[in-house]
Amino acid sequence: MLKILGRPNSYNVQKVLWLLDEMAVPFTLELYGLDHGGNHTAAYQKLNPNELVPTLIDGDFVLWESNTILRYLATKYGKFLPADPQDRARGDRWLDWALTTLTNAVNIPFRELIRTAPEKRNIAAVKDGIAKSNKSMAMLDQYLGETPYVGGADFSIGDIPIGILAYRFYELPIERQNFPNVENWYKRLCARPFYQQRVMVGLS
Ligand SMILES: N[C@@H](CCC(=O)N[C@@H](CS)C(=O)NCC(=O)O)C(=O)O
Repeated sequence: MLKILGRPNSYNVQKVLWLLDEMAVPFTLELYGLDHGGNHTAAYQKLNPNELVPTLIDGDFVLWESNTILRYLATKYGKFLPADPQDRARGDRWLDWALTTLTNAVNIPFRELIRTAPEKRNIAAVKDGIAKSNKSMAMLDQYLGETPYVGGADFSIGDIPIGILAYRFYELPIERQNFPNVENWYKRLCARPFYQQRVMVGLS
């Protein structure tokens, strides 16, 4: 059976748990990271030299980098990958964009407001992160005016990282502009039982 090493409140781990649930693929989760520890040991480092979560173990095959894990699982099980090459590339683009752009924007206010004690918060960084989050969401909003999901008509792995960051964006106590297309797409995600179970679990 597939094994995931990680913790359920990690954005990068949630991506993988949510996809596995959507695909109805059985797996076991072994707790690693932050309070659970275990990821800075020599044994873990052998599996994942970054000492980060998640790590996937599929028999003898070990894989790290959460977006790569999403692509591997979607390819292996033949699900949640758009059939049309252009749709697939469009969806793929938002996986990369999440890494290069939206994660850095949303996770700054998340880190400061949720994981940092009030007296230690970097308020300038929070403001900058909020401005960058709104700017990024405006970009996504424009695109989602043209398509129901980022990879075309159907939900696909491209929606997963940005879907989790959207939950953080809408749950954080921050100023948000109106993004009607993002909101409609977000509502559709919120109706998915496994999004509710893996992502809509509060911020911690
Ligand atoms: N690019 C990596 C980033 C992984 C990462 O930053 N994971 C965080 C959790 S979201 C982590 O391991 N933090 C340290 C910890 O949990 O101990 C990926 O996408 O898998």
